[in-house]
Amino acid sequence: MGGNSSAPDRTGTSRRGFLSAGLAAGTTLAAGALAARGAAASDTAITELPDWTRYLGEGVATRPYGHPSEFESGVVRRDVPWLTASPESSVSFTPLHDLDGIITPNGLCFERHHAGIAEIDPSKHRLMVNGLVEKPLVFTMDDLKRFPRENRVYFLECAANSGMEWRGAQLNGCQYTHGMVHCVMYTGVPLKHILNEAGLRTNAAWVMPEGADAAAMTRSVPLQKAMDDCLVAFKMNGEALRPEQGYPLRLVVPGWEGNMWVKWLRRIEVGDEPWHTREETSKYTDLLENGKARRFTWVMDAKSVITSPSPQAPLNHRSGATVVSGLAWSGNGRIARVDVSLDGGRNWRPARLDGPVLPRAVSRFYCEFDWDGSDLLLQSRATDETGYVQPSKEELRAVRGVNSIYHNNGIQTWHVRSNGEVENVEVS
Ligand SMILES: Nc1nc2c(c(=O)[nH]1)N[C@H]1C(S)=C(S)[C@@H](COP(=O)(O)O)O[C@H]1N2
Ligand SMILES: [Mo]
Repeated sequence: MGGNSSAPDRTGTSRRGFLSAGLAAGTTLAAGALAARGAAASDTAITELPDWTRYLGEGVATRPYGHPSEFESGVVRRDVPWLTASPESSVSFTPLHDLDGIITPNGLCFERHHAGIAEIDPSKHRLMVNGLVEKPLVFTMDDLKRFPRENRVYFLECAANSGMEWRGAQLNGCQYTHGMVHCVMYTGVPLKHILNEAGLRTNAAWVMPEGADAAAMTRSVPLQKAMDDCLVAFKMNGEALRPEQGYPLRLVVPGWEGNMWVKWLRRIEVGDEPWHTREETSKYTDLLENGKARRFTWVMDAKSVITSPSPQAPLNHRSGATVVSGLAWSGNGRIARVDVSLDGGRNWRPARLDGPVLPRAVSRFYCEFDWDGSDLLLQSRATDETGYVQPSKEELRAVRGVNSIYHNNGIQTWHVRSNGEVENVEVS
């Protein structure tokens, strides 16, 4: 079938199909379109002029900062109050099931704060570089904007994304199971320019970014990564970072766990060994079955999820042309392919990647098929350019046990019922 314009919308009618019922050959879409044509005489959405056609709308600049249509008011970040003891040290989730393409709108990026949202006056914000450097430096925001800058699209995934699912299917919706990921275009200064300006001592081997929020978050980052592709970012999707995302300055650590992307960045210390901070000892380590814990598991391995249909985005038709859509990403580079299964992993078919496929960014995939209306066990499986294949949950547990919270990149299963409802399940 053709592009998205020929697809049925959520009410089961088809705009392009209405104009030309014969275009969607080879699928059962045409039947729905014919029904739509027959219904035209009695459909008041066609026969009656709505107010928005009869009256002038609001003029320009009545909405100086634009916002989505009121009919999209359900597309919002959500939290799960029982997950955490307080909203200041908690998480809200990206509504992945309502989004398309690869860019997350700024107002919908999931949030993870350890001490609430710091509201920083940028004229009073400073970035200090100290430790094993030739000359410790302090930068104002204006100073930083005199370095050469780069624009890069990257995903940020919290290592705890899908962490509630280690022992079995738990939360009903990809917003909750997978919504601790966002993907935006950052504008920022390569960290290497700033470190070079301060001058690295010969024994420099690690850096420790520190936040200006009440949590003063700190993590140890190997110097090699800091000099390779880290950014000190001040813009996301073209505008200033949102306060929730670290305004006025955050560290971008491409492909690595979100915890290292220190927000409200105020200091970078250079050292010769890691600091073993709270966030890399008591937290963000992975307890194995034998009681040992993995440390410094920085990279987010390849992962994918079907965002629609999913529990919060059920199918509103009962058979025929059906679009499966989802996201795939890898901290090790580009997504090479995504496969989709309709039967719980017995048979796989290649999905179609559409839109930019960028390293360490999310990629959008689609899989169109003719649904016979029977139950489905939908899965997606990502393969990245290193050849790494996303594991099943069983394969993952065989290696990692079930004591972990972090780094759960196992294959997700959605059970689609013949009535279109979708549920989070596991197959074994
Ligand atoms: N200063 C500071 N930086 C921080 C945090 C924080 O609480 N304080 N949370 C970290 C965690 S655990 C994650 S997953 C990401 C979340 O980034 P986001 O809120 O932009 O989604 O920020 C990281 N950086
Ligand atoms: Mo996180």
